[in-house]
Amino acid sequence: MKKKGFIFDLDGVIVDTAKYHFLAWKKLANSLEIDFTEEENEQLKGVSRVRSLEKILSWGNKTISEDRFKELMAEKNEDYLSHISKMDENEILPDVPRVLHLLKELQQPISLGSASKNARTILERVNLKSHFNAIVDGNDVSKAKPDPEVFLIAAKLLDINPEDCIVFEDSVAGVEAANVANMISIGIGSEAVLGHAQHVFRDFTEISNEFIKSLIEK
Ligand code: B16
Ligand code: MG
Repeated sequence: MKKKGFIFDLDGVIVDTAKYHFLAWKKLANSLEIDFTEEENEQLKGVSRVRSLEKILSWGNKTISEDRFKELMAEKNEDYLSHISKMDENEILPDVPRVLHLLKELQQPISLGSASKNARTILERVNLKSHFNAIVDGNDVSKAKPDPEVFLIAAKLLDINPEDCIVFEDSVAGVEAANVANMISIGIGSEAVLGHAQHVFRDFTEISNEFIKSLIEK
């Protein structure tokens, strides 16, 4: 059987941590008297922590010192980690384990490709770390999605050509990054948001074993 590189985004693909990012960003924004809605949270998906805070401050028309910026970043992360520390296997999104097990059975290399600096902690919490042959996260990259750096490093670590890699992504920027990297992009979410992906599925329950096998044979 052929070998393809399967690259998974984390937040929104393997687990739904967007709800915890929302709680932590909302608390922080509100403490600065800035409104923060679910719609705004949507725009932060796949976006780095630094860029997220920059966006929130600009929505609230606030300028702050560099030191205060660093303090707020640390505050937000501490709050986020307090939610993460309570996570367990029950938070893995439906049918993700089925697809990971199938890929293992078919001897396909698997990598994580996430913008999060907390990715390793989260994978440990939900007990999935051992499923990955490589992990590339926010600590390993200098350029954020939509730059393809995170996925190109993953391909290199898996020793698979980018055009033989398949990326599962829930964010607009992430799908764009996969496309720029010349990889097959699979959007997890709504067609309306992720129409630029080569394939879009609402979630993994819609992805059949036959579809995965067809990707390998292509
Ligand atoms: P952290 P992904 C991204 O993860 C999230 O979607 C995004 O909302 C978050 O701001 C970013 O990670 C950074 O996360 O603060 O934990 O470093 O979707 O690329 O797995
Ligand atoms: Mg994501």
